[in-house]
Amino acid sequence: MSQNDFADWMRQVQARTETALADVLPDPNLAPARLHEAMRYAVLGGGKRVRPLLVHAAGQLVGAPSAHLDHAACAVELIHAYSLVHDDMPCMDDDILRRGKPTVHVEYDEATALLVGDALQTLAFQVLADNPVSATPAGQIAMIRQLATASGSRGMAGGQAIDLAAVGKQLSREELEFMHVHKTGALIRASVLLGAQAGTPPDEADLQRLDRYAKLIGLLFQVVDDILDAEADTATLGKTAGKDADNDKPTYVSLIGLDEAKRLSREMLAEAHEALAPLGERAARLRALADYIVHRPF
Ligand code: GRG
Repeated sequence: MSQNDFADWMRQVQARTETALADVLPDPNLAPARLHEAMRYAVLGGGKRVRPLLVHAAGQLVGAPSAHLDHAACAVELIHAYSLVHDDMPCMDDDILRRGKPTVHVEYDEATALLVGDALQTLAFQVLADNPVSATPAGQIAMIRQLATASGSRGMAGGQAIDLAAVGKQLSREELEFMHVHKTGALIRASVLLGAQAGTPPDEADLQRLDRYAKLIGLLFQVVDDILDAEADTATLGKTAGKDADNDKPTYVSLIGLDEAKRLSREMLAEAHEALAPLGERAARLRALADYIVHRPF
């Protein structure tokens, strides 16, 4: 698969995800109009749609129908959007910009931002429950369970709790990894696994390969995020490389240094490729997505 083919495929999935999201989000003309408008503001017209791309790439590998994948992709992206809205609020990271626009609590208000996150989260599960996403009802329930586990206290929300508790503290590398595996990694892993469950279920060996890949890129995403943050910080006067300058949270760069973080990201990328090797050409898009995660725009 050439770079151009991959770029075309990415654009195509991003466009169909945008349409699918616009279709499932509530009509802004329906009451409560302000909440519905704010939900659309939070989700549409921004974001790289990395998680939907992973759903589609894994789903195509197992011959899943595109309609199944659109719904699964929407569900994951709605959870991601909710997490960003809540993460930006004053009680968490207190950010005023997201995707180049004012954050939801700035554009609307805090109570609306809280409700936007709540409503996006429940909408994600409604999308999975209301639409065909798997060949069997048992498969559909398994996918709902997968997303719930990845989002909850043993997944993303739990990782966020650990992150908040770590402000100003020194974490070991194991503790940092545990936090990121949950906070960012769980939803990225779920994206791959939801895609893989939306078609003919892969055999156990292939499922293990996909899961290993998914875990690696989930963590890789965060290592790269820390590297990008540190490089942006050093380019800005008054910030210290390797610290999350806004709230003094530990990062890979603060713990192991920029060069070692870069080495680690190369090593994890190579391992992710290695995990997919037995799947051959069928996994070309997943391989290219791992590369994209490392070289993604900020
Ligand atoms: C509030 C329950 C709760 C959880 C929040 C994932 C998360 C947990 C917070 C996000 C904080 C953050 C910026 C983490 C760094 C990694 C990350 C998830 C970046 C944003 O994801 P991208 O790059 O964003 O996929 P776009 O805008 O492209 O969708």
